[in-house]
Amino acid sequence: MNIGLFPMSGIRVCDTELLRLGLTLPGFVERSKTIASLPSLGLLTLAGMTPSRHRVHYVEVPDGRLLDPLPDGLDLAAISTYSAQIDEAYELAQRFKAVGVPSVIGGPHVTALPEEAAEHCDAVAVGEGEPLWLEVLEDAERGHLRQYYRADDNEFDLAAAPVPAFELLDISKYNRLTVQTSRGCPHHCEFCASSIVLTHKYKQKPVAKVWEEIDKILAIWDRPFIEFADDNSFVNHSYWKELLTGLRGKGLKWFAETDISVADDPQLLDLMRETGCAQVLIGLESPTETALRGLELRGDWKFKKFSHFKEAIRAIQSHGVTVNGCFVLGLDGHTADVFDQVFTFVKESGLYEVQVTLMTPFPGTPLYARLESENRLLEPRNWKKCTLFDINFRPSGMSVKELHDGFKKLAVELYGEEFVNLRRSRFKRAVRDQRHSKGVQK
Ligand code: B12
Repeated sequence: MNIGLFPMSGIRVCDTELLRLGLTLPGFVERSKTIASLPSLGLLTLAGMTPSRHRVHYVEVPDGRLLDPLPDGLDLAAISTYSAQIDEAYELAQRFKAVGVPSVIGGPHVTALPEEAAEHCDAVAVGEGEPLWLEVLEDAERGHLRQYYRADDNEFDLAAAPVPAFELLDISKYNRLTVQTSRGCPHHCEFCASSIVLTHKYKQKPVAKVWEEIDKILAIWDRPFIEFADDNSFVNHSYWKELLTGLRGKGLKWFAETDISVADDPQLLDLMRETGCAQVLIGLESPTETALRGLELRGDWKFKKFSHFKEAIRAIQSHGVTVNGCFVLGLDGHTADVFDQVFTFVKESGLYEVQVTLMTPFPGTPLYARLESENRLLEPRNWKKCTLFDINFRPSGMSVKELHDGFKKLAVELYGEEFVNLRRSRFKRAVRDQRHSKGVQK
């Protein structure tokens, strides 16, 4: 078969005021440029396990309507998307249907809402793609696609993970490639819509498999920058020590998402720096303790760690690894004071980088179910607003307007040139001082 792989790859914000602002703020622009050019690891992974008798074409779709004319000669269109672009993905599937090409769609959004997706696509992949992809291909080849393919009872063992088909990419179009070492997260935050939606447990890919993926990237790319697309990378420190020891001397630069516990392990931090870790992104979520209580469905881990946040940021950054601290605005427990509280936290903590987003009820999350039952969703099922930058719920501690205006004002303060430069120079100074105090010659 001729198989087209179509990842919906845009960056979306509905709020035009914020969009305009984003175009003029240096910090905002830089981050969106960086993340806007990531390929779809989901589809590349499926391509990596596709039997060689099929031909596979990988075509990014920044906007479904731009794919005009549709590529012809296809026997199957496989579409992958998140919530914000789901309508465009459905429209693309309908256009393929009109020209007689069957479509199969997957990803966390359709995993949460398979019946919605089945109204637009011939087949819906529910959950992780690896356990069901070969069956999809066999059925498509016979011309008998089922409406649903479910991975439910078939928890995928990452020891069997295929190596993603990075060779399908025109590498000059990307500034990072993603590699996954794990799926799931032990913390279960109420709002989380990452791979925790696809898998019930925290599971890791064997170290040797990750090395294999990285070697494949090194074979096609001489300036490799890797983003570890885990929900929470450093849950298992000894795993990472083994992984990173094998990456010494490879000339990588890399980035990962983690919880703050990585700060407790100086040996791991040294290894991270040595192997090219440029930044860790950490979900701090709130500059105040109260909003952290009950944020996780069990454990209250972040609430208990709150008093160590600033000390932990300093510990990580003193190893030369920058921290991008993420805050979710509009959590229950946040009032209109939260914007100043974030600014003060950032100033006092010495954070190098900061990411602010709005609380977002993604489909399939416990947060969505709760807000729906409390009648607090403003436009239920308006998935276009699932951007992390658009408000689609009634906050508990302020009005929608206060959240909107406060967020905008905070973005101006945080991403204005002056504060960005201050954060950078403070980080450089702190690393220099640390080196001097250790007696290391530069
Ligand atoms: C890389 C990334 C991106 C890349 C995506 C590149 C691409 N085209 O796929 C870019 C930068 C483009 C991006 C954009 C956006 N992102 Co983003 N992104 C991520 C990130 C960091 C990693 C995702 C990843 O690679 N996962 C690993 C792969 C293997 O998993 P997967 O894609 O789910 O695929 C598996 C299954 O879902 C399934 N599958 C998927 N597709 C298909 C298709 C078929 C046919 C089949 C059979 C199976 C299948 O099989 C795969 C293997 O098991 C996550 C955060 C995280 N740590 O996970 C956020 C995340 C996915 N992004 C998120 C968001 C909100 C956005 C944006 C809205 C941001 C914005 N304001 O524009 C846009 C969404 C655009 C859209 N299409 O709707 C949310 C999505 C939540 C949701 N339900 O929508 C996440 C979870 C982050 C968060 N804070 O919650 N993102």
